Amino acid sequence: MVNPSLINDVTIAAIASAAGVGGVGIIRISGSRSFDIAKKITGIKEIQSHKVNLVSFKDQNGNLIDKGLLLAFKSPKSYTGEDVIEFQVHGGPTLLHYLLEETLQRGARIAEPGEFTKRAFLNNKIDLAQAEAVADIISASTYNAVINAASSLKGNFSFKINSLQKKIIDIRMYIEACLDFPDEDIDFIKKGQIKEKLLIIKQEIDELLLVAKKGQIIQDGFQMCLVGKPNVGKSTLINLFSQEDLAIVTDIPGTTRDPVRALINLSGIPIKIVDTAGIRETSDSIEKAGIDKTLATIKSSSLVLFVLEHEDEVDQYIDQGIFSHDAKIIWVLNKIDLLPHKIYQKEVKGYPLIAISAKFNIGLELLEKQIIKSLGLRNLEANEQIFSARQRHIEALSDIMTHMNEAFNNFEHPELLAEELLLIQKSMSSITGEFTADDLLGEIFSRFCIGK
Ligand SMILES: Nc1nc2c(ncn2[C@@H]2O[C@H](COP(=O)(O)OP(=O)(O)OP(=O)(O)O)[C@@H](O)[C@H]2O)c(=O)[nH]1
Ligand SMILES: [Mg+2]
Repeated sequence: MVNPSLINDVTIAAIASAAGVGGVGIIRISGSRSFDIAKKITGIKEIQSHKVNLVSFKDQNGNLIDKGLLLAFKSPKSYTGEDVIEFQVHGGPTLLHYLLEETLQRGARIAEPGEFTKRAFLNNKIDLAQAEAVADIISASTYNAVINAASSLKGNFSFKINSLQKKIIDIRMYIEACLDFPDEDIDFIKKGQIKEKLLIIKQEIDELLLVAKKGQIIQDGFQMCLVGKPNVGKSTLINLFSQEDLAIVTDIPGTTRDPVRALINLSGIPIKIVDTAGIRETSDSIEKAGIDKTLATIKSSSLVLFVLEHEDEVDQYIDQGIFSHDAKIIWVLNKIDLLPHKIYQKEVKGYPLIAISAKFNIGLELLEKQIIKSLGLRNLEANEQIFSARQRHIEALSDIMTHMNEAFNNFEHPELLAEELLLIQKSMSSITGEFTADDLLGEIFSRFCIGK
């Protein structure tokens, strides 16, 4: 439950529109004094809730600052659940700062980043996963990311968590009741078909985890780089992926110097691909600088495709130790058209190897499947419902899976089984924020923009 001491009676105000010049600028005020503040600034005696008024905004000296719209939302029917006022005026930064200062002079305090949404959460207007979706919809960089964040904001993710939580609570209650009859507990559990029910829940969590992982990747995107010796066909491959003539392809080793970037959409996942300068010993200072950039690109990538012309090049990369970081790796054996083999895949030094021909577009499908697999995702249905999710949600769902496995291991010990189910219930409620530490709330909301 939300800690009521976290809700205080301070009225907050902020510029809610983006920084800089715009057609319209918005000042938002929330708290018990907001209607009074608006009355003082506009001179209006009675402000009607959920009505829009054209008003004059005046400063404390009685000077007209601007004319604009006044929007009023009486508690609890407002974004924050408190009394909320919005001023819509001309979007000039000087005007907005002056008007904001007027609200502060009349008793408001400047809002912290995300404080309006934090209040919405503390007043139970939305849960924590929905509050996070507010930030996600603002920062969404692709259409899919917007759609997913809107789905989370609507409560689709929370709804799934809540319904699973209800099922867990029901099973827990049943087991607790069984514990009152210790002689019969195992039989009771058999009778209640607990194992069967838990198996279904486990399957649902597994699917939810998969969707959450995809949601997080769609929200945040990820970077994949193409690395290898000069002339192995990296630039040919980025051109094939992007279906554009982006990078220069020649048979002269050392063609690519600066990293070449492309944004592609693979099964609905936005992937930033970076083609890099081929790695080799060189005395050319420009090429050397390009190779330094390659090494930096590897460090910032989640997935590295090592493009090879021969399988034994693998050993050199291992010796050079260029993957002493946590990226996932795929070996891509290119120019298969010059070899007697057909397309194939296998494992080399613990990483998957896919043989392709970038020039003749052979084996790309297999490679794309492996990319999705290396990210820990299966290929999902195109029309399935995804929602935005964050690393913290994925960690909670992974914890839930661990406790679920423990629950199955302890099936013959009802006390331990009940304990694991309690831990599952707690992890689930951490997602929706039912039991959430203040410092985690602080961290989540501090990453919001001011005025949201
Ligand atoms: N036969 C064959 N040739 C290929 C294939 N892929 C690329 N090539 C050729 O290999 C040469 C080098 O290709 P690039 O794509 O420029 O190689 P790169 O790895 O980007 O090279 P650098 O930029 O120099 O590091 C070009 O002549 C390509 O046409 C392939 O699948 N089969
Ligand atoms: Mg190149």
